[in-house]
Amino acid sequence: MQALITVAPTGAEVSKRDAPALPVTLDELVVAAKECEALGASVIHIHIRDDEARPTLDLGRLRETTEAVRAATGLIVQLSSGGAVTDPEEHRLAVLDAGPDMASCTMGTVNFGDDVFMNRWQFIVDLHGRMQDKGIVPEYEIFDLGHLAALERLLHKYGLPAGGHVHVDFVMGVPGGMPGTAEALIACKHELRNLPEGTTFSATGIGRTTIPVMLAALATGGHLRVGMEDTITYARSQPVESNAQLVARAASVARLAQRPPMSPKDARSLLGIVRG
Ligand code: KMH
Ligand code: ZN
Repeated sequence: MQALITVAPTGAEVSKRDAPALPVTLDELVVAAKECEALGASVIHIHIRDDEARPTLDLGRLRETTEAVRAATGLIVQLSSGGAVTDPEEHRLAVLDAGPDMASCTMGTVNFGDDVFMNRWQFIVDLHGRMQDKGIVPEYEIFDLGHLAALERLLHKYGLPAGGHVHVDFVMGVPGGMPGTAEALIACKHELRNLPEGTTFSATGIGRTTIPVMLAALATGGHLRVGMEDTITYARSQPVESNAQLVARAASVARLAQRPPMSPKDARSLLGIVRG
């Protein structure tokens, strides 16, 4: 089975000062997207920044970004509906109006370092329903084991997502969420038995948990997410040079595991992407 590689190049938390290679302008993002596609990424999880490199959910910029990445690459465009911990719910819902192929949908509230990443049940229900109406495929973000129980409840009460396929992403090693360990990943994978047949998963480990989570995901039939949203250290005392460096490593480890990177076309079919 091939490995789907998602790149999360920017995020909302890392600053350009701490990581000068972080893509924060549209031009930088498009360059990163093209490089990462050439190396084996098939999905891009996008957060954008304003002119001062601060996180923003400005709808005009999100539309422009979606169009620019589509024009320059064949990547599946997944916009973050999580934004930054300070973003209000109505702005997070409005992300869907930028017309992405996919959007993230976090399945519960979680402590997030010194902050709280708030995801009320009714907000999740609204996000899921709007994505169904608009034909946008969700990636359900799982920061803790209980989020999988919430997803089971959501699908049971409100039905399958657009496209009919369920794909989740285990975001591991966030201070306040589940640990980034092989044991935690296997516990999550075990809970997928309660979700629809054929549910797929990716995993990403924050910071130093990147490599153990990558290895555990490949060994258990999962897919990969990597990028500077999740880690800015390539190895001890070695800053990440670019998102391409992280995708190249993921693709090479995936090949070693006999799980070569999946093309965007095959990823579209796997994920049930409804658009073009
Ligand atoms: N930036 C985090 C608060 C998502 O993109 O949906 C939320 C996050 C998840 O990154
Ligand atoms: Zn994100």
